Amino acid sequence: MLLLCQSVLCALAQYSVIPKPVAMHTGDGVFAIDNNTQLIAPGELKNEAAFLRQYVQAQSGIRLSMSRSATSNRYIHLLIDTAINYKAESYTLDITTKNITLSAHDAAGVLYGLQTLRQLIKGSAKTLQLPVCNITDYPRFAYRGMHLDVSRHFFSVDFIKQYIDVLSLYKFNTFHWHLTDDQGWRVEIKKYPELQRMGAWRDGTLIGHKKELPHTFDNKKYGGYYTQEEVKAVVRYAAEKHITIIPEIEMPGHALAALAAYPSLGCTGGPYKTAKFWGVFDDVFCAGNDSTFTFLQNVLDEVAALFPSRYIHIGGDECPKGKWNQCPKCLKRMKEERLSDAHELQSYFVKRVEKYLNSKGKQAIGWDEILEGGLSPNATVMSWRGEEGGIAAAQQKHDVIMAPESHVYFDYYQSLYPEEQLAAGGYTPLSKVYSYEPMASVQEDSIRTYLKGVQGEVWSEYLPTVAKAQHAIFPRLIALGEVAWSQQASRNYPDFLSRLRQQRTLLKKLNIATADVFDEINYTSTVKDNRVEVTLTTTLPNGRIYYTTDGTVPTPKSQQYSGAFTLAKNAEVKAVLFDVNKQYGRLFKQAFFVHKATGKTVTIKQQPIARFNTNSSALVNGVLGTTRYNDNQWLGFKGQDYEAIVDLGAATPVSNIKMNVLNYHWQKMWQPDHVQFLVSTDGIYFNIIYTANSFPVNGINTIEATFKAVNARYVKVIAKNKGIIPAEEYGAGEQALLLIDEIIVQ
Ligand code: TNX
Repeated sequence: MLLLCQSVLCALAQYSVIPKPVAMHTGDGVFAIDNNTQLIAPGELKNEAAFLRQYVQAQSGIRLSMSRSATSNRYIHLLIDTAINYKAESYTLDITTKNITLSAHDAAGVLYGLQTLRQLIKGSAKTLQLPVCNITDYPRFAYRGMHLDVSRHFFSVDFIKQYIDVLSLYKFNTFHWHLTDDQGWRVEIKKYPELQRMGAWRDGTLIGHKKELPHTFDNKKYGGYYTQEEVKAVVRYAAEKHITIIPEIEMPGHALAALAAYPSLGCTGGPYKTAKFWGVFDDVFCAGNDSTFTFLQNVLDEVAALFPSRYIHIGGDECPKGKWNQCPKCLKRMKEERLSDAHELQSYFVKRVEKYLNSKGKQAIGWDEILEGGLSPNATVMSWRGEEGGIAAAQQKHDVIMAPESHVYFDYYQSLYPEEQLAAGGYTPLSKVYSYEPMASVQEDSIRTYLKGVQGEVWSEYLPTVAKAQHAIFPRLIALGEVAWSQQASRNYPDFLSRLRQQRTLLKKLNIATADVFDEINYTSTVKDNRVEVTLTTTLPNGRIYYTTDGTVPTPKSQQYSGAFTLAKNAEVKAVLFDVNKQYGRLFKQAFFVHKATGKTVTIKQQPIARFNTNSSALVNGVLGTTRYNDNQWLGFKGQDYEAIVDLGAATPVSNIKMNVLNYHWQKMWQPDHVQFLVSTDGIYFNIIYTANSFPVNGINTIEATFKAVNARYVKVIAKNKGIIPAEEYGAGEQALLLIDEIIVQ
């Protein structure tokens, strides 16, 4: 008898398939693969048959005998049947105790069925077993992508092939290969040998995070590139796995490596150097110079010949316009083409290149900045700065791929643990990736129809080694695989985690150094009557938490956590998690501040922006913001001032007020012009107690005023936004962000 697999059943180790299939019925018994098992497959499925044979042989030494039709009664049958499987990439997999039938819409569907089968196989040397079940499966999104930046750090062909293997395992069908950027040009272009000789190399690499000033470098020559022969081999390899590779050639910005090789392509003529650190650089391709377009067209000719993909990614992101505004050739172009500003010049640039690609039968994809100054007629938009760009593009009837940095940037921190491996910024835990629902705010089918799928990004600034890259990528990639493939209604995080834990053996076999402590301790807290109530959580089944609040490191002899506890004064909670009798994960530490404003009512004058916490209660919740700025503790104001009033409930002696601001120019987060603390007894007349106008720390600045105690019921805090980001700085001309956290009153 077959049972419909409810989430409880799917949690059974033997059915731990990711991404979760559309429907799965489980039964009793197993199919055993042995030396008498036949593999039946038509010639058109030769690659898929070979994939299964190799896998079975590597696992068990068993050699499946190949046949065009059944000559034994124990067989695995692969076939294409578009009548049963009428959706592209779909398959049905039927495992009985006697045989296995995998039928699919197309060869890709057969491979996906085999990837499912592979996750169901148990056993090793000599015998392999598959549990009886019947699966019907097809993808939710047609475009399921992962990106990799090989410019900031270079990854070997072997690594790329392994990446492709794992993409296929989790049913991705697109690999976006980010091949050029300021820090290195990584694809051989025969017509332009300087790209290999100069553009592929840099004189050194930044040590540490780019936010740490002054910058220091290792001064070691770094680089490399893929030859065209290597690229062709990778493209062939990917095709066997039904993965399309979309190459990215960045323009007009992120172009320093190309300019270092061919300085005449820049507005000033150089000299230029391949960048040694990360960011957005002012020198970009000159848009007034026709030879820039000749160069790019010649490059794209070679790229188009290497990659059969219909799509070529032409970047378009983060292109500063300062050089164009001073360049006679660019100004002349603007005049001739009647472009009103440099944004329209960027649009001209992208349109011109798109037109060329279209003439060669290719389509252009660009980052959402290609919307600025007018979208090219046929371009697909990859939305990275949130979803707004993607939604705007869909409204203009352009195809969209959602790749928002808020949810699917795997170069961001995956935990708040201070020991977490150095990352670009932000905080994107596994649960957040898993929760991603593209275009959730849009209901209209007429717009949603342009949403083609989702893509995760792996920018490699802080991923100099394979181990670091794998730690950042896994398991977040696996969560995105489920978002991209599985039905929205079947998404269930605990169920996913239970299946993910079962994937560890497979990941280990594949030599993937995944970040493995996704079940470790987290917390939530609430405030009540000048107390903080702390809840510790873990997703580890049967995990036991021990904790202290006196600063000592907990052991299994410390207090065992059994439910929320209350803090009546400042404390650092430390906690450890135990799985049977082994410690799991890292030491958890979180400071809580209990002060006179804790849990009191706050009103703020301006609505904070949605990118950060929008709830003013975060200002009095006893928890401070960290440098992982989207940790839900900061409030953000874009171009606007901040003014908050805390009502302490009754006249209270106050002698100290403290507050933090985050000063991260590399994130467009600017210190305010000044901060003022004021007090009042009636909420109408406020006295200024303190004014600060120096915030020298690159990072978190604490503003603290200690004064002779005054009686106050209301405490007001004012911070004046910097306003417009100054010239020469990242985001120049845009509105500065002001980030504020807890108002500590004592
Ligand atoms: C922004 S995302 C970039 C990349 C960086 C990344 C770091 C995008 C289109 N541009 O150049 O590597 O941030 O997170």
